[in-house]
Amino acid sequence: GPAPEADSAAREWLARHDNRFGHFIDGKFKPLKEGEGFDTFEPATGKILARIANGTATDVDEAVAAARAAQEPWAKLSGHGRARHLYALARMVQRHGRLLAVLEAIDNGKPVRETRDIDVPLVARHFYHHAGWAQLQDAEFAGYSPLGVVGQIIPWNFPLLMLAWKIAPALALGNTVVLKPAEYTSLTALLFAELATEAGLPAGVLNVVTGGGETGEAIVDHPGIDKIAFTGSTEVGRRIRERTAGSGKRLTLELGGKSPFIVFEDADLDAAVEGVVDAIWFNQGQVCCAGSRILVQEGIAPIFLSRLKKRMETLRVGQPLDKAIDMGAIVDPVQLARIRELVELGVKEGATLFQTEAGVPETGSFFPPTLLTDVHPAATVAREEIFGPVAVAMTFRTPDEAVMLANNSRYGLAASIWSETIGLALDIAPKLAAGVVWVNATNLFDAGVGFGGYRESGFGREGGREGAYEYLKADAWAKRKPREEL
Ligand code: TXE
Repeated sequence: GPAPEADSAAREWLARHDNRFGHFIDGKFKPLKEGEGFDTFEPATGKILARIANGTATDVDEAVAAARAAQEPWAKLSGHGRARHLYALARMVQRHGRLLAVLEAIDNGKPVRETRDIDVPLVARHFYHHAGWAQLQDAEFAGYSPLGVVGQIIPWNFPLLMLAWKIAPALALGNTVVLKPAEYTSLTALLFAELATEAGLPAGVLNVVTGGGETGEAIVDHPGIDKIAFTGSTEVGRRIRERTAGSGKRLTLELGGKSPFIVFEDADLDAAVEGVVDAIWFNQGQVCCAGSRILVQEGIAPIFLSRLKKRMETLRVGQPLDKAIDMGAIVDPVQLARIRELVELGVKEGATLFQTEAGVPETGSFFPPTLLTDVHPAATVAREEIFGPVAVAMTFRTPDEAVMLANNSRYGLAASIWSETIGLALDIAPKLAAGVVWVNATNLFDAGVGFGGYRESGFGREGGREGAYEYLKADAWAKRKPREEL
């Protein structure tokens, strides 16, 4: 079971703030007045965790002003100066890794084993990597300047990791930030901002404004913001694109997905079964690039699906702080209800349901590992992002049919191919409309590789060189000598 002392540091941090958090602007917390804000809950228990400020246009204005004032000195620090800060942030994440991992598990509901072994190390890696780009800025990005102040809106499925994906490149290349975490999961962003300031990050470089959609809109609409970077639902992404049209703001969108997981008959079936576990039951399936559509070649479908079901029986659902569990809680009852409705609809539309109930806690926001078979490609569950621990399985006969089925989606974020014939895998990979294609692997990320989608999964890349360019503008033309001097 969960060790009672495991979460004490996180609880102490919350208690030190009286479980009340104002926005983090210009290097300090704003006071949260009596009667203001909204409650944030612990998904595994349903208990209130903290009260958090609900950002207004005035709050956003204040944060943008702080970011604006900090931007020029931050840019003038030079790449080398900023690299020192990014290295300090990376070390800070490692030093406080346990506190961050536990708070993330409590606030989001995901297993602490994952936050400790995956989220937190990837966050540190992201800052180390981007410290490198800062250091190389003069050599690698000559003729480019920072954009200025960027507004960043992130989702709740990887609160800290999405913060790192957003702020590391922005800060590395000389921008300052107004960040809005998702309303379900604001706590680690607030802790991060506090720790970053203790680690010497200048006031105003990173400002955190909390709240929901209206706060997000105030950021999107603010004329003092030069770029919006958004990760979240396709629906909100579409609205943000409309709202920013004609504003001159730069925009990158990382949106939904319904990524295919293609298993050919010559695949290593045990490896592919483990792959499905990582693809759709990692983080309770709340992963934008989750391999949620299993496409399996007809001849091996019965044996593959029966092995998969057997493996599902061994997955343990339980308390996030219990290190023996594989799946924790769904982030919020609203999301849980959405998952439930979609699964019920899937069954109504003709799918066969397979669920394991073993170990699912009675209270709290939990959903068991779920597999829908006999799914028609036109069914809602085959097309819509469920964003929960639900895989749908379909079959195909030929490689061409696999490509056709895989691309039969309005999304294009990721894909995974399983085959022991490398020639086949390499033939299929470029035919898939997906920003990332994994071969005999899934859900692998690295700070050095650009991540992003096609189609309704959005545009722009995060990570690596291409991700760095998303936070720069070319100044070669603007700085060109006037005509008469040529
Ligand atoms: O997402 P939202 P929600 C998908 C997933 C999920 C569904 C709904 O299918 O079930 O979206 O989740 C902020 N202007 N994904 O409603 O609303 C919001 O406060 C500006 C997939 O939670 O898109 C939060 O910070 N911002 C996705 C962020 O947008 C607005 C991850 C994302 O929340 C806004 C999350 C507005 N009008 C959900 N409205 C992925 N693919 O990674 C909300 N926000």
